[in-house]
Amino acid sequence: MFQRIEVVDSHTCGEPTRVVVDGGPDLGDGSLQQQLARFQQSFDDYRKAVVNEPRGSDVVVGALLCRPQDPDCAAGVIFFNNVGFLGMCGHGMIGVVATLQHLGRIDQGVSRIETPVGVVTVTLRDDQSVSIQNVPSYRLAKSVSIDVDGIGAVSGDVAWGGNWFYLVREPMIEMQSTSRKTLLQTASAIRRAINQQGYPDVDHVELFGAPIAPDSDSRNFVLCPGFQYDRSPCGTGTSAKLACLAADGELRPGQTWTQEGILGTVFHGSFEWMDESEGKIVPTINGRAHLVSEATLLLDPSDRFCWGIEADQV
Ligand code: PYC
Repeated sequence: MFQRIEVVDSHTCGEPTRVVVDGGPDLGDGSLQQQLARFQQSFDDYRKAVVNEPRGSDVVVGALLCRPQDPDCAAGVIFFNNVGFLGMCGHGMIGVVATLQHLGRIDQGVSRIETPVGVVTVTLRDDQSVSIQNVPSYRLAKSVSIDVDGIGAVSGDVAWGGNWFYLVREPMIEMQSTSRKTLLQTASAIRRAINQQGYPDVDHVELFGAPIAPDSDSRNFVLCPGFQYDRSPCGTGTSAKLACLAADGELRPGQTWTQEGILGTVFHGSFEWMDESEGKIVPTINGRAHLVSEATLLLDPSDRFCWGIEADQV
């Protein structure tokens, strides 16, 4: 009577990832963009059933393993959350690597994994840390000024790190004394303003403040789609940050940037130029995930909430 979906849950620096390892929708063959389009058009109920309440929560990022088009890739993966789909997800990719190792599908060393926005090269080390060489990242626009309701003048950069980000330069935020609720509301107001100002695709906003640990370079708060914030320092957000630092000449190729997140956990990032004249970099992000559960989700067709509860209905 139940439909069953097998998942492995992990967290990366505090941010959860739920990988669907069996029982998910079969998206067929073709490119990851084509498979993503099928997921969006025909199987959106699965997205809600896996990550939304009552089985998940607004903060969970889901990852569906699928067939890669490139036979050299160990897997394909599509990331999703409480309101839709993500191009790439850095913390999620680290969780996927830990899960694939747990399933015996990859070994330590280098593997390639396909996403809808490109191939990511991952390295699993014997201390269980994972480096992800992310998709090419770049800054699209520098110092875009916006006027934000209730806040005033804000300036920031628009950059791609596998998702679209607005990275706030001014004002810097005092993170420790500001409540999460205020940070969420501030970042959401900024997102509305930058979307209205000609950047409708920006769905993540990164606020920055002084780090707490003496060996970190910066602390961030990252607003994600679905009125949620990243508990980790955000892999795609750190990639976008590296692209801005590279473009401003504030970080050299190979130099390490330690990005602290809102829980005090860190990602170490660095970059190599892909095309310096175009400001395109190849970022590498290093972190680790911990597995927390293996579970079977049960879908009971007689349950009113069998396919999850819409995020905006909770
Ligand atoms: O780590 O890239 C990331 C990410 C995106 C949204 C949540 N985490």
